[in-house]
Amino acid sequence: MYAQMVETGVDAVRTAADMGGDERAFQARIDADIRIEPKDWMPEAYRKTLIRQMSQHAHSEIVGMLPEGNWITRAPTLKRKAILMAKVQDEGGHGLYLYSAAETLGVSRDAMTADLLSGKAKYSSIFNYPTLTWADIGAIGWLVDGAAIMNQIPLCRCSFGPYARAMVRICKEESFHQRQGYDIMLSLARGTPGQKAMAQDALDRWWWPSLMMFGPSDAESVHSAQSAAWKIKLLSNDELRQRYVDQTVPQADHLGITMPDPDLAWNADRGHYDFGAIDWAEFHAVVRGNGPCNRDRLATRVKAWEDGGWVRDAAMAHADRRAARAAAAAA
Ligand code: FAQ
Repeated sequence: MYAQMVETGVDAVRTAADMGGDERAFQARIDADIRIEPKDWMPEAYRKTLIRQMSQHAHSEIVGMLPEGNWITRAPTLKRKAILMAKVQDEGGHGLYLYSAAETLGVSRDAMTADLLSGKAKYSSIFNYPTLTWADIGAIGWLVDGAAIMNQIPLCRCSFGPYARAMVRICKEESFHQRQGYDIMLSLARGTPGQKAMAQDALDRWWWPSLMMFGPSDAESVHSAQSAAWKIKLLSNDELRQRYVDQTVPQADHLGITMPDPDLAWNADRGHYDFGAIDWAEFHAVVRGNGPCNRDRLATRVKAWEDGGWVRDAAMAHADRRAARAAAAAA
């Protein structure tokens, strides 16, 4: 499956000839599907790759709270408000599990946060788009959580134990999120013509960015080949994107709304949907910081960090006092 990626991937994949004894033994464990745990020996590059991906994933969950958080005060009913609040809190929880899982690799949460706030670390491109109407909340649950699940189910079987285990619960919660988003879309699609038009408009704006969530094409993906060899990635960016299209098109049909892609067509020979070209220039612009909301998102996170300074100081002062009391009692 990965032969083609290994040939075209930009990062050179390490071969047995490049490896010392420890690394050969490590790769043999991976090849035998034995999980790697934090205290096991691992190549520095494996550790760094995981820290990069897991911290970016955690940042995505935290920044991902912002577009939906924007609608908590304006959800149309008390029930929708309660559901949305629970969903946004879940995303915060996912960020925390992922930061904790990444900390087992020897990086501190403060260091990861500093990289997010300075703009050094990435987070998913999708969260740099605005939520303009209530229908966007339905579209995010349906499409964005749907794409997240497609990407994350294989991560439950990835080679690094803490990441794989964190993903099990996250996927269960994302599945509830996806259903609540689809339920919002269903209500709108079965509502007045104006509500159905809102659902269509949200699909028009979120469809292409949701396809970009899976990352660059396999031919352009820098890290895929090595991450596949290490079984961090079990399916390639393009394979996941295709599965997502195949799963999502019938869901749009059921809603009675239309994908904004004139090239979308069932290909009976391939047994998959063909779809149109992704605007990679837009993807790269968003990843480089020039999407519609990048600056706002980062400014909001920086402000939240600064506003929370007194809480961190108070917690540290309390911890110091407790430690001093315990030391005095032990003396
Ligand atoms: N956005 O060589 P590859 C969610 C970067 S969670 C921004 O293919 P890789 C839940 C990539 O980092 C969504 N940057 O890289 C939720 C790399 O740059 P670097 C997040 C992107 O790592 C729902 C460069 O491009 N999910 O939605 C993107 O092998 C609703 C080259 O790319 C995860 O993070 C992008 N879309 O594959 C929350 C899942 N794509 O690091 C709230 C775990 C690529 O060298 C509301 N992550 N880049 O500077 C992964 O599976 C992988 O990291 C990929 C990228 C597939 C994202």
